[in-house]
Amino acid sequence: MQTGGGPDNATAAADTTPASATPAGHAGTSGRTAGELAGAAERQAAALLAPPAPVRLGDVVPAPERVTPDADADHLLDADTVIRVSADPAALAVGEQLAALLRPATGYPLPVTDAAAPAPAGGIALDLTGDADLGAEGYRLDVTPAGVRITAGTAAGLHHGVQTLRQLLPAAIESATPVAERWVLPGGSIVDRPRYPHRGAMLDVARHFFGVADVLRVIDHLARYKLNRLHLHLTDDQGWRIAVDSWPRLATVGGANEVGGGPGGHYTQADYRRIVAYAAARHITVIPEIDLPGHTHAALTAYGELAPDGVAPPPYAGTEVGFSYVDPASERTYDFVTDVLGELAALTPGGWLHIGGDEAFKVKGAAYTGFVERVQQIVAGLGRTVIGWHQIAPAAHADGRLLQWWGTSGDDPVTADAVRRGAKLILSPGNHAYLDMKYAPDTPIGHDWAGLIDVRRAYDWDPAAHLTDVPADAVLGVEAPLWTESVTTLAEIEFMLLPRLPAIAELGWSPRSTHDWDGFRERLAGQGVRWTAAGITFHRSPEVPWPAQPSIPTPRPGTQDRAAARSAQA
Ligand code: TNX
Repeated sequence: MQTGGGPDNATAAADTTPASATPAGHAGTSGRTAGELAGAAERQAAALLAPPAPVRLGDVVPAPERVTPDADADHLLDADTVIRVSADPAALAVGEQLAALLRPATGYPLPVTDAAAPAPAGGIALDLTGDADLGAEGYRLDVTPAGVRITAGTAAGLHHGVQTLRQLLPAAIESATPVAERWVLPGGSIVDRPRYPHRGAMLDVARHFFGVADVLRVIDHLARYKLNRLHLHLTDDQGWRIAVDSWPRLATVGGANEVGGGPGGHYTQADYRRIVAYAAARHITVIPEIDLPGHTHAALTAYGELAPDGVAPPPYAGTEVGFSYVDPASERTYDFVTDVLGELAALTPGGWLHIGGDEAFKVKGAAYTGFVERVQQIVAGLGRTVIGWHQIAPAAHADGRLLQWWGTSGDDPVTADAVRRGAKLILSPGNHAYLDMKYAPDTPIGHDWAGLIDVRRAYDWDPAAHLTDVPADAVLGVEAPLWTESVTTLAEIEFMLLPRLPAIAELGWSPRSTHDWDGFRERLAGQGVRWTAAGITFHRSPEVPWPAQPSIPTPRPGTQDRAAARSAQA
């Protein structure tokens, strides 16, 4: 299933918000009184006449560490603006990406050069400095009438500074075609660096398959909010999504299915490399997951020899969990794991391999911990750091291992004990960070086993204080998983991601001192205008004071997503 447009394709239907989840319900005009329609027309006209509020220096998501506005120091970009970058290939790549972000809407040429600044220095400068204070990902942004300067110790820092710069321009900067606008940046300075080194999102491409173009567009969304990890859940009972040369039927047979029995699909190794490279260019590391020893039914359909009874079962298109497993007592299982993880490590320059470990209900006690310990050794042998869902906690410690917490209670002595033995944690609490949970009872897709997660619930928790008996310094960061049992299109991915992904991103990036729901929802409202301008679908949560839109785009026939169609039928 190849869905949606590419990352640079801004033609996706804007705001195809499933109508029943939309407070204003603008899926059509039928059923509205003439008075209501007139009122709506009046508001639209007023919005068209009123100039949009100017962007303030602090209007950034995630909130920066330190913001010092200077009302007399605004800077105006113009057709002569040049982007000057330190003579370093990675920094130049960031400069080219900045130019590519700004050219469509401004229509300016914005040449990128590493030539020394002409006097007086103007335009936009991206400077790599040795400033150790800014850390591995921090940056400083200075806006003055004479020019704009981003300084950082690393290209990743420059990249994050560019995301801030982008949010400080008028929202029309998101337009794919030239707009007549004053491209003004608010004056002052920002000094910014992340609270946590690990800030991620997960996409489950196993329950439903999403093509490369969709994944690249998700990477764009991560980059916007300064996330630096994309966890791909590549295998599950319904589908195996990555080509493995030594076990070819995993992808060709195991990949040809998905929830609901659709055709599924898989990434060739070239596809996967493209995803990894696109992410790396945005300073995002891909973390691939092969879920073991449970969630392995798709692999068994391809290779009966891996099935505990030796017989390949038929494909599974339902959504139950916990019934499948590879046999921890069979040596053939470890040949399989060694081959698969070896090929994946060779394809993945990042330092981590995720081995799943969740819901292996049929592999219990010592059989389970023994299996996990052996797989942890296989990963170590490949020179990689192992990550597993927190169920792997009882297994022996392996150097550097990370546990991904997805529980809902905040109190788990077994995980706390693994931390005492050396494990670090990534926090994905199911009742705050699970983006497959519904926002509200009437959300047309998603689950509710971990409760409803509105934007405030996604935002209002503190990673440092979330787990009982776990010290704050054991927490490496946060990750927002999107499971896709009920998510079938790019528009539905975006609907579940936005606006909750920026909430998790802010928990991962911003200092706790900036945490403030009222301020956050105001800043989020400004992001909505940008999403609309960029043709990105999002949920118009009633918790956020979205401004009236100058125009409400109507989805073109045929581009309405399946959720909207479904809820329209309901
Ligand atoms: C639990 S979270 C799972 C997944 C499901 C998800 C649905 C986790 C490690 N396992 O297999 O997709 O719930 O919300």
